[in-house]
Amino acid sequence: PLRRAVCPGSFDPITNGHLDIIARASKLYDVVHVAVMINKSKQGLFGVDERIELIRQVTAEFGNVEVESFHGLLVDFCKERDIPAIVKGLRAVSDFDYELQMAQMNNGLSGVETLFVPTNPAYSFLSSSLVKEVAAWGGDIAHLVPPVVLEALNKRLAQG
Ligand code: COD
Repeated sequence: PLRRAVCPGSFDPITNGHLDIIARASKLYDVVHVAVMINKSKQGLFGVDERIELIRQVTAEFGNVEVESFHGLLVDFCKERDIPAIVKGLRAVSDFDYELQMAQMNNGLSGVETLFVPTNPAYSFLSSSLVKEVAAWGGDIAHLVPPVVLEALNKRLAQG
Protein backbone atom coordinates (compact mmCIF):
# COMPACT_ATOMS: atom_id res chain seq x y z
CA PRO A 1 0.00 0.00 0.00
CA LEU A 2 1.04 3.61 -0.58
CA ARG A 3 2.47 5.45 2.42
CA ARG A 4 0.45 8.59 2.92
CA ALA A 5 0.79 11.70 5.05
CA VAL A 6 -1.09 14.97 5.36
CA CYS A 7 0.24 18.52 5.73
CA PRO A 8 -2.72 20.52 7.05
CA GLY A 9 -3.10 24.25 7.44
CA SER A 10 -4.88 27.42 6.46
CA PHE A 11 -2.34 28.36 3.77
CA ASP A 12 -3.64 31.92 3.46
CA PRO A 13 -1.41 32.07 1.45
CA ILE A 14 1.23 29.34 1.20
CA THR A 15 4.73 30.58 2.15
CA ASN A 16 8.23 29.23 1.58
CA GLY A 17 8.03 27.85 5.14
CA HIS A 18 5.00 25.70 4.29
CA LEU A 19 6.53 24.72 0.98
CA ASP A 20 9.76 23.56 2.64
CA ILE A 21 7.81 21.22 4.95
CA ILE A 22 5.69 19.85 2.08
CA ALA A 23 8.81 19.29 -0.06
CA ARG A 24 10.54 17.39 2.73
CA ALA A 25 7.42 15.32 3.46
CA SER A 26 7.13 14.49 -0.23
CA LYS A 27 10.54 12.80 -0.06
CA LEU A 28 9.52 10.67 2.92
CA TYR A 29 6.07 9.51 1.77
CA ASP A 30 4.59 8.09 -1.44
CA VAL A 31 1.71 10.57 -1.41
CA VAL A 32 1.44 13.84 0.50
CA HIS A 33 -2.04 15.30 0.90
CA VAL A 34 -2.14 19.03 1.49
CA ALA A 35 -5.38 19.81 3.32
CA VAL A 36 -6.64 23.38 3.30
CA MET A 37 -8.76 23.27 6.44
CA ILE A 38 -11.81 25.51 6.31
CA ASN A 39 -12.24 27.68 9.40
CA LYS A 40 -15.64 29.37 9.43
CA SER A 41 -14.58 31.97 12.00
CA LYS A 42 -11.49 33.00 10.03
CA GLN A 43 -12.25 34.91 6.85
CA GLY A 44 -9.09 34.73 4.77
CA LEU A 45 -7.45 37.16 2.38
CA PHE A 46 -7.68 34.46 -0.30
CA GLY A 47 -10.67 32.25 -0.97
CA VAL A 48 -10.20 28.52 -0.42
CA ASP A 49 -10.17 27.80 -4.17
CA GLU A 50 -7.50 30.45 -4.75
CA ARG A 51 -5.36 28.97 -1.97
CA ILE A 52 -5.70 25.51 -3.48
CA GLU A 53 -4.77 26.77 -6.93
CA LEU A 54 -1.63 28.49 -5.61
CA ILE A 55 -0.57 25.37 -3.68
CA ARG A 56 -1.15 23.19 -6.76
CA GLN A 57 1.05 25.44 -8.87
CA VAL A 58 3.97 25.47 -6.45
CA THR A 59 3.84 21.75 -5.56
CA ALA A 60 3.29 20.38 -9.09
CA GLU A 61 7.01 19.71 -9.55
CA PHE A 62 7.07 17.22 -6.64
CA GLY A 63 4.79 14.85 -8.53
CA ASN A 64 3.22 13.20 -5.45
CA VAL A 65 1.29 16.03 -3.78
CA GLU A 66 -2.52 16.17 -3.77
CA VAL A 67 -4.28 19.34 -2.70
CA GLU A 68 -7.85 19.68 -1.47
CA SER A 69 -9.95 21.56 1.05
CA PHE A 70 -11.77 20.04 4.01
CA HIS A 71 -14.51 21.22 6.26
CA GLY A 72 -14.38 19.32 9.53
CA LEU A 73 -11.93 17.60 11.81
CA LEU A 74 -8.47 16.74 10.58
CA VAL A 75 -8.85 13.22 12.02
CA ASP A 76 -11.89 12.70 9.77
CA PHE A 77 -9.93 13.86 6.71
CA CYS A 78 -7.30 11.25 7.65
CA LYS A 79 -9.81 8.45 8.32
CA GLU A 80 -11.59 8.96 5.00
CA ARG A 81 -8.31 8.67 3.09
CA ASP A 82 -6.52 6.08 5.20
CA ILE A 83 -3.78 8.53 6.20
CA PRO A 84 -1.87 7.44 9.33
CA ALA A 85 0.45 10.45 9.70
CA ILE A 86 0.25 14.23 10.04
CA VAL A 87 3.44 16.14 9.19
CA LYS A 88 3.90 19.57 10.76
CA GLY A 89 6.70 22.11 10.89
CA LEU A 90 7.89 23.40 14.25
CA ARG A 91 9.19 26.95 14.04
CA ALA A 92 10.05 27.73 17.64
CA VAL A 93 9.25 26.73 21.20
CA SER A 94 6.25 29.01 20.96
CA ASP A 95 4.66 26.60 18.44
CA PHE A 96 5.28 23.63 20.66
CA ASP A 97 2.58 23.93 23.33
CA TYR A 98 -0.32 24.22 20.93
CA GLU A 99 1.08 21.70 18.45
CA LEU A 100 1.59 19.18 21.25
CA GLN A 101 -2.00 19.66 22.42
CA MET A 102 -3.35 19.13 18.91
CA ALA A 103 -1.12 16.11 18.33
CA GLN A 104 -2.27 14.50 21.58
CA MET A 105 -5.92 15.32 20.93
CA ASN A 106 -5.75 13.93 17.39
CA ASN A 107 -3.99 10.78 18.56
CA GLY A 108 -6.57 10.28 21.29
CA LEU A 109 -9.44 10.78 18.84
CA SER A 110 -8.29 8.36 16.17
CA GLY A 111 -4.78 7.03 16.72
CA VAL A 112 -3.29 9.20 13.97
CA GLU A 113 0.36 10.11 14.60
CA THR A 114 1.90 13.57 14.23
CA LEU A 115 5.49 13.96 13.06
CA PHE A 116 7.31 17.24 13.54
CA VAL A 117 9.91 18.50 11.11
CA PRO A 118 12.22 21.25 12.35
CA THR A 119 11.73 24.37 10.27
CA ASN A 120 14.50 25.53 8.01
CA PRO A 121 16.07 28.32 10.13
CA ALA A 122 15.72 30.66 7.15
CA TYR A 123 11.94 30.47 7.68
CA SER A 124 11.59 30.16 11.44
CA PHE A 125 10.05 33.64 11.77
CA LEU A 126 7.74 33.21 8.82
CA SER A 127 3.95 33.03 8.95
CA SER A 128 1.15 33.78 6.50
CA SER A 129 -0.13 36.58 8.71
CA LEU A 130 3.24 38.36 8.90
CA VAL A 131 3.67 38.01 5.15
CA LYS A 132 0.27 39.65 4.59
CA GLU A 133 1.03 42.45 7.04
CA VAL A 134 4.46 43.25 5.59
CA ALA A 135 3.11 43.09 2.02
CA ALA A 136 0.17 45.34 2.91
CA TRP A 137 2.61 48.05 4.03
CA GLY A 138 4.76 47.68 0.95
CA GLY A 139 7.59 45.65 2.51
CA ASP A 140 9.65 43.28 0.39
CA ILE A 141 8.52 39.66 0.77
CA ALA A 142 9.94 38.29 -2.49
CA HIS A 143 12.28 35.94 -0.63
CA LEU A 144 9.51 34.59 1.62
CA VAL A 145 6.88 33.34 -0.83
CA PRO A 146 6.97 31.65 -4.26
CA PRO A 147 6.76 34.05 -7.24
CA VAL A 148 3.14 33.13 -8.11
CA VAL A 149 2.11 33.89 -4.54
CA LEU A 150 3.93 37.22 -4.63
CA GLU A 151 2.06 38.08 -7.79
CA ALA A 152 -1.30 37.04 -6.32
CA LEU A 153 -0.64 39.04 -3.14
CA ASN A 154 0.32 42.19 -5.01
CA LYS A 155 -2.76 41.86 -7.17
CA ARG A 156 -5.08 41.28 -4.23
CA LEU A 157 -3.62 44.11 -2.17
CA ALA A 158 -3.82 46.50 -5.12
CA GLN A 159 -7.57 45.83 -5.23
CA GLY A 160 -7.72 47.29 -1.71
N1 COD B 1 8.08 26.86 8.66
C1 COD B 1 7.71 25.58 8.77
N2 COD B 1 6.44 25.17 8.90
C2 COD B 1 5.52 26.10 8.90
C3 COD B 1 5.81 27.47 8.77
C4 COD B 1 7.18 27.84 8.65
N3 COD B 1 7.56 29.12 8.54
N4 COD B 1 4.66 28.15 8.81
C5 COD B 1 3.70 27.24 8.97
N5 COD B 1 4.21 26.00 9.02
C6 COD B 1 3.54 24.70 9.16
C7 COD B 1 3.19 24.38 10.57
O1 COD B 1 3.28 22.99 10.75
C8 COD B 1 1.74 24.78 10.66
O2 COD B 1 1.05 24.02 11.59
C9 COD B 1 1.25 24.44 9.26
O3 COD B 1 2.35 24.74 8.42
C10 COD B 1 0.06 25.25 8.82
O4 COD B 1 0.24 26.61 9.07
P1 COD B 1 -0.97 27.64 8.86
O5 COD B 1 -0.62 28.87 9.59
O6 COD B 1 -1.31 27.73 7.43
O7 COD B 1 -2.20 26.90 9.49
P2 COD B 1 -2.85 26.90 10.94
O8 COD B 1 -1.85 27.00 12.02
O9 COD B 1 -3.96 27.86 10.92
O10 COD B 1 -3.42 25.38 10.92
C11 COD B 1 -4.11 24.83 11.99
C12 COD B 1 -4.91 23.61 11.50
C13 COD B 1 -5.82 23.98 10.35
C14 COD B 1 -3.96 22.52 11.08
C15 COD B 1 -5.74 23.14 12.73
O11 COD B 1 -6.49 24.22 13.24
C16 COD B 1 -6.69 22.01 12.37
O12 COD B 1 -6.27 20.87 12.28
N6 COD B 1 -7.98 22.33 12.13
C17 COD B 1 -8.99 21.40 11.70
C18 COD B 1 -10.06 21.21 12.77
C19 COD B 1 -9.62 20.22 13.81
O13 COD B 1 -9.34 19.06 13.54
N7 COD B 1 -9.51 20.71 15.05
C20 COD B 1 -9.08 19.93 16.19
C21 COD B 1 -7.57 20.00 16.33
S1 COD B 1 -7.02 19.02 17.71
